[in-house]
Amino acid sequence: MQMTTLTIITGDQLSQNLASLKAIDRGRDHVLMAELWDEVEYVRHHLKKIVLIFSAMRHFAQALEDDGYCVHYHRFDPAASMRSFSDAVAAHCKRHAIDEIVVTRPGEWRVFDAFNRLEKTLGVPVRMVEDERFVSTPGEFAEWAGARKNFRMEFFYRLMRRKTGLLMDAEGQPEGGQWNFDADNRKKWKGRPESARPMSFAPDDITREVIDLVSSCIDGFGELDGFDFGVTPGQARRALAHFVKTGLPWFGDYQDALPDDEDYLFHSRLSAYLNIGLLDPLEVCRAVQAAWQAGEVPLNAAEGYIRQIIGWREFVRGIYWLKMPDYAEQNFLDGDQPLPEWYWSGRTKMRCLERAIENTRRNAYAHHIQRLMVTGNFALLLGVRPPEVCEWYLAVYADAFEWVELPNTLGMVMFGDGGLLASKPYAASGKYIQRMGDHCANCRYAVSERTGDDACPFNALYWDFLMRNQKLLDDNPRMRMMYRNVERLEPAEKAAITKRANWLRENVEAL
Ligand code: FAD
Ligand code: DLZ
Repeated sequence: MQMTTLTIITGDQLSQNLASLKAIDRGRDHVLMAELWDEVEYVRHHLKKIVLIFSAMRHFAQALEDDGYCVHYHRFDPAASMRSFSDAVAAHCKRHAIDEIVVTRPGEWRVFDAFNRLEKTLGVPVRMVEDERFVSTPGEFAEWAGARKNFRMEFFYRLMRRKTGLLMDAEGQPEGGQWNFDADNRKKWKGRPESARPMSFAPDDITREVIDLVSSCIDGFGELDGFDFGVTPGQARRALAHFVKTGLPWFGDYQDALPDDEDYLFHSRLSAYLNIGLLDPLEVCRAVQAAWQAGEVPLNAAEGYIRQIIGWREFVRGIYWLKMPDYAEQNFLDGDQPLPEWYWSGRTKMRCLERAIENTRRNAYAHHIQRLMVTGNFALLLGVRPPEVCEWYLAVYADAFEWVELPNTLGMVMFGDGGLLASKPYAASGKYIQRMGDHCANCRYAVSERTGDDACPFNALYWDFLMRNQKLLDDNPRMRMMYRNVERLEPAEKAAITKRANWLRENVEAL
């Protein structure tokens, strides 16, 4: 007798080439998709993220049905008792004779764990297949990681360049004679060339219905007005083509810039499309490579962009699956402060933070340097408890899924893993923020001052961070210069820094 399988597709698996869809008998097997309270509530997601996922799920389900799949789709019902993936699968198996449950490896450990426990509770075999929408696999990463104590993205990235052949010449060498052009990618943007904007999409009927639903019954974070994400693969591809033409040529040069009044500058806003499956990472990289081959963009832009995708994106995923679930508990620097309430409200007088959080609240987006060197840097310097920082990043961005959020937050920002992911903490004073943009010129605090009442809070907190963590960090060769500068401080200056930093911590809500 032939078996009937049930394939579950989660809200970040919206790809027609998904591994679990490949062996399906469209006339017999079932596909299950569900909008669920547990997924809506496990953090206080941005409202735009919820709309993006529900609308993209509904479009995807429609496309599958049009292709002849037998899709069972549960729309969000605030009164439903079915809350979780496990509830949805159990209810389905009660109503239908299912011989096997199939799922592609989920993007978050808690869901992965729940599916792994399902077989025992339901008595139906569960088969988990690998997510093939990445360049690498957790197994390949584990092999590369081997017995290394610290992992460096750069070396894994080179492996991925060789594996994909991206930007490699006929002799197997990197195009341009270099693997990495990061040194060319640190320009301050002074208003020219004109900034680009990601492609904007007017909501269609399905999206409008979802917006009404979400605004009527979900208490999420941020603003829902102005929702303009694409919700289908076709729209995501148009957004990619638009970025390649308008943003990519300058992506490299201004990748680290922090202009005061720009939400995106030359960043692509493609991460959410990539992470929910509307875009394929290799398709994106090939489009970028083709633009370079056609002479439309410089090599530092193409290489810089491709490195983010086959380098950082793959690398953080490898770390996540290698180290979870213990990774989430790490707190190397013993952060013990609460996350300031204004991370949620945006009400702070520090201009750089206010701009980054405002971007986040309006757009469910902030570019990498805002995430790393503004909101992240401040949380690091303040010494916030890592789980609170991680929860915030997982909630507020449309692209946030734990496999990519956690290593970036806990590892890259909070140095919670003690240097497994990053070779040193990304700690910086106000001077860095001043150098990369013009927030400081618009700020109520003085970036030139270290300890006075009006001094930029980043300054005292930065020196205090170095002094507080000296025992843990001063044998790190990449911190040597910073600690040489600490040694040059007079005892009175050190005392004044500690006093100011303690005051800042006690009064952080008023900053
Ligand atoms: P672009 O600047 O245009 O970059 C191109 C693409 O490269 C991105 O779309 C993304 O897919 C990839 N990329 C770039 N940097 C990284 C990185 N460090 N790790 C993984 N992929 C990267 N990215 C997420 O996709 N989801 C997250 O939840 C997330 N959380 C983050 C939390 C913190 C604290 C930090 C510092 C970074 C985080 N990032 C996350 C990485 C990065 O900031 C975003 O991918 C990027 O800002 C998305 O905007 P974009 O598409 O315009 O990126
Ligand atoms: C983020 C999210 C939200 C808000 N809602 C749903 C949902 O109702 N149904 C669903 O399948 N997925 C949703 N998602 C995405 C999931 O949280 C994401 O797929 C898992 O975290 C990956 O393990």
